[in-house]
Amino acid sequence: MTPSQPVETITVPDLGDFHDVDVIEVLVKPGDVIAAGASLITLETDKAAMDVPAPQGGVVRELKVKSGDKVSQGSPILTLERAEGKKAPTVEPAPQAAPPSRPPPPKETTPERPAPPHPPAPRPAERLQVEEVLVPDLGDFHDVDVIEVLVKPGDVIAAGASLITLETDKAAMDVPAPQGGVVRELKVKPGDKVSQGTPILSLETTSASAPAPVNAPAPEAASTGSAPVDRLPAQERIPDLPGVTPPPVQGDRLHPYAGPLARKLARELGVNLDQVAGSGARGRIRPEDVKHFVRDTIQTGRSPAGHEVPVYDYSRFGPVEKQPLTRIQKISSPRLTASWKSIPHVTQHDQADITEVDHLRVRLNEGDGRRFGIKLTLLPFLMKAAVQALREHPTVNASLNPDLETLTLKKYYHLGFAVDTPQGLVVPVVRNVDQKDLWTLTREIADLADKARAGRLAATDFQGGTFSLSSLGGIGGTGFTPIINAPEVAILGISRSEIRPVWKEGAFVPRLLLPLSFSYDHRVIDGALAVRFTRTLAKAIESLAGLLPPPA
Ligand code: CAO
Repeated sequence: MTPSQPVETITVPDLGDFHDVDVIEVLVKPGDVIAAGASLITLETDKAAMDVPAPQGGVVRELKVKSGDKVSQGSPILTLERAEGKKAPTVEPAPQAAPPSRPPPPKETTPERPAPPHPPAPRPAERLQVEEVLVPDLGDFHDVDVIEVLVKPGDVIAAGASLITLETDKAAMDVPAPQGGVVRELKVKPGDKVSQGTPILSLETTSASAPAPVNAPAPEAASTGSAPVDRLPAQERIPDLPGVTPPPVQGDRLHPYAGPLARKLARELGVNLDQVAGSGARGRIRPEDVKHFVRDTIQTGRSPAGHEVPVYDYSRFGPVEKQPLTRIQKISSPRLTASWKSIPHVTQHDQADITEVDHLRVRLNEGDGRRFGIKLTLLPFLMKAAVQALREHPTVNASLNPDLETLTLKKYYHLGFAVDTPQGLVVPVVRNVDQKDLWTLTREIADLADKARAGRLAATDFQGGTFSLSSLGGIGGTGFTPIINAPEVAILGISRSEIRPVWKEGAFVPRLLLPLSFSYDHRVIDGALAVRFTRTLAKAIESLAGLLPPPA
């Protein structure tokens, strides 16, 4: 991206009759690369919250609002540098935001965004009645997938409560209740396809809970209990489609994947959404998840997400800077926490004499290595030795089953190895290490490490590992405590080899010693087995030099 890319000012869209609406959250910051449709800010009236989406993708240059500001239609939100000088794709017409009758947004200016409709006006009192709630006007969308049903019979719901979540191939939206009442019968289930007019549920309503849009006395809406989304009063609409954010795995999003209702609830309850696990489709955080989080926190007295340390406002003590975790760090964080918390780790330290193996490695590199342009490091030797030790101690090449009473022993040797990348730690897997020679292993390790550093590993590159190695030897250190890559039951940490004096046959001799740090699941492996394993491993490494054919 160059400075010549067009920079546009994104403004607050048509808010119906609302003015001076509170900005309660700013969801992006300068430098963020955002997709069309990403939530920029959250606005809140006294009854509802709504996210304002990006009309197009690009790089956020400058924020023009902050939390606490009041905005109206046309207020500048931020400046956005568009990608590659081309008009970035705009958000698919938001069903509730751009009714078919609405003209398309102007091409070269800030496109008009979802136009929350006019505010409500009281409707004459009605008697207790059961009404069918129908899918509202979805603009040009038909046969849209129902991905979640958010209520069940017997639920007492308020006007505006999300009933179902619909998803097109581009976005998701919650369909809100046009009025409050008691859910009587569901007419849809996840997986169904719906269009405008499809019955969602029957709702028992009372006169007090039946407001209708003042500008939308649409006969069909009044008679069916449904209202076109574009005509719903702003406080009844959950403008979720534009606010929808892709799941974290699809982009380097810094913000939790949650709709306005969940955000509002979290804010009211003081919950950090980063810590809430989403149970909705693709990890979307639902209001229920926020409630469960609070309940679990109260019941257990601690946060289920593992952030159990005191939280301070560090800026009270000096200058600070907030930095987001990388995507890989965020993804691996719960797995590392789960492994550390649920597996009783013990680390056995040992060392292997690699003097001969290293001589062999150097000789091989000077011979075939130079000829073929391949350089052997220690790691492939360690993998071969690990297979020997795993064969001799099959319990280490296993997983503990969820019944916690049986093990699955694996008769294959797929070894993961930790790769340090700018984005964080990843552990690709080399398959069938027992069937490959040192050169093949070297090539595969190098290929996988290159792919890892370029962020191009496929999901299958991580799968099926039976045991892992984490080598920090290229950097330094004398020992560490690797965390087990569950559901494996052990991991080998390798630190930097050093020449040390070793007492041999009545004299000190210089030997190259390699520190090994073997972390194991103490539920599966006891201390005696652990040290037997590291001894076998050390002997296997030491004997490799003799077992391998002499260099050509
Ligand atoms: N002792 C001494 N030197 C070592 C060594 C050891 N144990 N292991 C590697 N070296 C040397 C290599 O021989 C090489 O030296 P030369 O360039 O002089 O030949 C140099 O260190 C660099 O090796 P390398 O680290 O690039 O290669 P590798 O095959 O040993 O490791 C890989 C590859 C991908 C595992 C490594 O690059 C890596 O990313 N390591 C980090 C893993 C990590 O972060 N683990 C921590 C997990 S817990 O947070």
